[in-house]
Amino acid sequence: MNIAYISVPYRYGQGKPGTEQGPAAVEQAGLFETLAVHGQEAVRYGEAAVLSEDAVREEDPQLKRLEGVVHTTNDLHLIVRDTLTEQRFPLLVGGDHSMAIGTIAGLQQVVPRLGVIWFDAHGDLNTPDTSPSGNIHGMPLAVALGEGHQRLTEIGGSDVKLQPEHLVFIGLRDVDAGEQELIDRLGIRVYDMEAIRTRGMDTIMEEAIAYLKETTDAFYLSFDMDGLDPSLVEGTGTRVADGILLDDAKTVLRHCAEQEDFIAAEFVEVNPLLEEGNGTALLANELIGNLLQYMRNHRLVK
Ligand code: HAR
Ligand code: MN
Ligand code: MN
Ligand code: MN
Repeated sequence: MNIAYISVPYRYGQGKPGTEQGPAAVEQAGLFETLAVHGQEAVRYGEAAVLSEDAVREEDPQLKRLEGVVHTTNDLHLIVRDTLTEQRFPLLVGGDHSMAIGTIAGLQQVVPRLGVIWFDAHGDLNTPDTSPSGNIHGMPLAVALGEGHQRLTEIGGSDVKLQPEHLVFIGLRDVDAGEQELIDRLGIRVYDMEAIRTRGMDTIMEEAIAYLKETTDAFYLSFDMDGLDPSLVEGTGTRVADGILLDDAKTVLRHCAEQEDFIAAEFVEVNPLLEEGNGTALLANELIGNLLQYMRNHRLVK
């Protein structure tokens, strides 16, 4: 019983109300039952601290709601670090994608040479200088690489940073100019929709994991719901056409789950206020169920 469900009920990395209700929506969709069915403790193991709405101001238009993001990601990094130290598998549900600043910083406290599989339509590689929106959920990977505002890059300490060759993108299809420049300059590995169509997700995941294994000690999956096709996810804030379909998403989960050095997963950008009903949260819960099913023989789950 080693899966540790951690909720991150916040929205300060982006402007649309609702992602703060993501964890509650996934719980309502049956998350605790899913955990129980797969032999896990049906409890919330931890919850990241979130500032109240009136404590957070927009301030810098290129770094909106910075204090709110710093507060939560700093708290989250400690929770994630402690969870991993206890030999548990952090299963995080958000919350907008800026939370990954805390997730990555926390994992790197224990595993400095961390690999990252970034399932997303977006690059999330903006800095305050390149961001078209000023929303920090478009910046977490730049921060992890050491680029961006110091209040963010110093979370977890400034010495250990993500290495460009420790990152792979799956499903990338909406990239800003500054992000593309960074991808090209750093030679970051990208599997876009064209690659998925022509080579198949199975081949791509095998290659991606083999690539990460060359130079990392463990890896985690960051699963942005908007990586999926917009027909599947009405309840997420920035949908992008021509996305990943369900079978391919499950292939991603299965390949991660089969690896001994797969150490954490997060599901982000569930926004129940953007849809009638709870479809996107139900899907997130279903995908978590698939992941736990595939992980049934995993060393951290048995
Ligand atoms: N790239 C755009 C920006 O920086 C949009 C980011 C979209 N949001 C996410 N992240 N959901 O994956 O503002
Ligand atoms: Mn994202
Ligand atoms: Mn995205
Ligand atoms: Mn295979």
